[in-house]
Amino acid sequence: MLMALLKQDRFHCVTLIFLLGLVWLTQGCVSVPEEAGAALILTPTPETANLPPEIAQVGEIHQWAATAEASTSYADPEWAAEQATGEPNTERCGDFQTAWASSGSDSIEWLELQFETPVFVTAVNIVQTFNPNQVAKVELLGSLGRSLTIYEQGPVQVDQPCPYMLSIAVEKTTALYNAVRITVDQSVLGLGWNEIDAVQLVGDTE
Ligand SMILES: [Ca+2]
Repeated sequence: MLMALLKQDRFHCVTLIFLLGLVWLTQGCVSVPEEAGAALILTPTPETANLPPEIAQVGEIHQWAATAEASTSYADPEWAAEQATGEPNTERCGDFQTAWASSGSDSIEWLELQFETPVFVTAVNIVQTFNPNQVAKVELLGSLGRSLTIYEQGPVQVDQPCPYMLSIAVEKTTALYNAVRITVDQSVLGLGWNEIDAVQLVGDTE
């Protein structure tokens, strides 16, 4: 068959060369997608393969307080420190039992909140639902007695908006913190109780 073709005119020779070249090109093209497909199979790296998803994720997290204690509370469980844990649940300003209130209305008091996950802090948000803003000092607390003051100023009356959120942005801390201590000074403005509905800790896990 081949010899018969070679004996034909030049047109047939050119046709044979073209066909052989086409077979060679086809074989070369078929192997490329197979290799490319194999390269797309992803496997976990040894560093993250054995970690649970919540630890492997990187990024900023927002936490509401998990537990709380205070210098004094007006009652228990109404107006107790635990009323400042969890998400905000006091819809409007007023003397509502779903927010923390101290025993006295003209005293200096503290509220300390613990959070589930220690973070490198970038912000603290304090939701106040009665007579804002009499917060005088805010400190971050960590393990081994570590503390960092991120806010300190005299009480200033705030009319709007209400509920009022005191947002304190900080340069990302170099240490981990998992608690916030808030000091309210109700002795200056004569407004009465400064009630706190919820407190949020914002930061990165690494
Ligand atoms: Ca509350």
